Amino acid sequence: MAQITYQTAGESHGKGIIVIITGIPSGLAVDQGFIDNELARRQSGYGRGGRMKIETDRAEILTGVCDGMTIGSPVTLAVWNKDYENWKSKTVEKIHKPRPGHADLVGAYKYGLTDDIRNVLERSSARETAARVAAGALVKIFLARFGVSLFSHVVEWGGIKIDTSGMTPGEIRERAEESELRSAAGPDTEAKIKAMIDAYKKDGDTMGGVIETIVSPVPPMLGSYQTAGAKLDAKIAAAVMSVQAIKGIEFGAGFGLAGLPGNQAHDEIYLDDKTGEYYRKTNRSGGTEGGMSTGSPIVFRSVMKPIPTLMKPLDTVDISESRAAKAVTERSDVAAVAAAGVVIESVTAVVVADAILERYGCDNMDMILRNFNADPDLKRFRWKERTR
Ligand code: EPS
Repeated sequence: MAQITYQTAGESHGKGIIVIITGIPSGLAVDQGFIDNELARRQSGYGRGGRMKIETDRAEILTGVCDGMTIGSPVTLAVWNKDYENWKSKTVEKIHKPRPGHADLVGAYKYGLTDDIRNVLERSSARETAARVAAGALVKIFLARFGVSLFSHVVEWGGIKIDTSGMTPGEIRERAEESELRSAAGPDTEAKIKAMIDAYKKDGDTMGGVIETIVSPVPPMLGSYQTAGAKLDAKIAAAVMSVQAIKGIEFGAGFGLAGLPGNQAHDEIYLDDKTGEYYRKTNRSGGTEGGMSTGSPIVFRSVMKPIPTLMKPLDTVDISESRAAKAVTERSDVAAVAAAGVVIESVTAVVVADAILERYGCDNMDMILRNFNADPDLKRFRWKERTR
């Protein structure tokens, strides 16, 4: 059963986006600056559009925190939309030309909103992810108390692959964090990718990419093989697939496993005679076996499709006139792959934190940390070391 749940609400140009997070234990010191910094990370990145120049996202804590500490009750965070002020008195043209790849067409019919597709896109917009990142930031603060850390970096931009072999996760993280592409690419590759994004923009086109996420260190024995719904990798996959525009995910060696014989596909188990710890020399599993964390870093890649709002629009049908048309064009981003990485970190953090609470209790931080620090089996696994 999930301990931590969150629910967002809000529309892209409405008053704001809010999130209610339940299951955060009491006694967690909340660092507002950290939450706002996470929101800023999501707003950054090469290829974003005009909207990000309007917004400076900040989370207002509305409930669940008293004198900077959680009190065990649901936490509500609000990210107010600055653009609301510009939109509230404006006459907004109705939309009847659904964008291929967006929720527009099916959503309009499903909810009876065919008179104006704007009522679909306002909620399906990726603006909603601001609230997910606010929730994820709170959860990252929780995870830090257990030494758990996670980051993402873009390993492919519009078909250009970034080779990070030979780099440690620490090096990748440092470089990606400084890069507008959230990539550990060298300056030449970075310049090539930026030029390609610029060219796409000029062409009225959009670009996707592949994001790698690494949770490290992460304790072993999170998740369970007992029921389908308890598997950690399945929960991560569901969470990541719920992020707007994500079309696939693979863990560890992923689809490459199909071409490997069994003797190269698994991570053999060794015992350190000195410390008594089990350890692996490889991490083809991506850090889970039987739906449980192994103590190796959880590593997965997810693909983001190109954003469906194209300035040079695709073929569609005008649903009010039942005739061929070009899709609606709107201010949008050329690429938001770097931002999607931060969103994926956030939804992953929730799953991992939830699994920690499942194993160690869920009421107050002192109790949970006491249980965690006293777990004798954690010492049987080498998990604190940052390896790939
Ligand atoms: C989005 C369209 C753009 C993006 C938006 C997602 O917004 P607007 O329609 O206001 O120009 O900038 O992303 C965000 C606002 C955000 O905070 O990430 C869309 O249609 O999905």
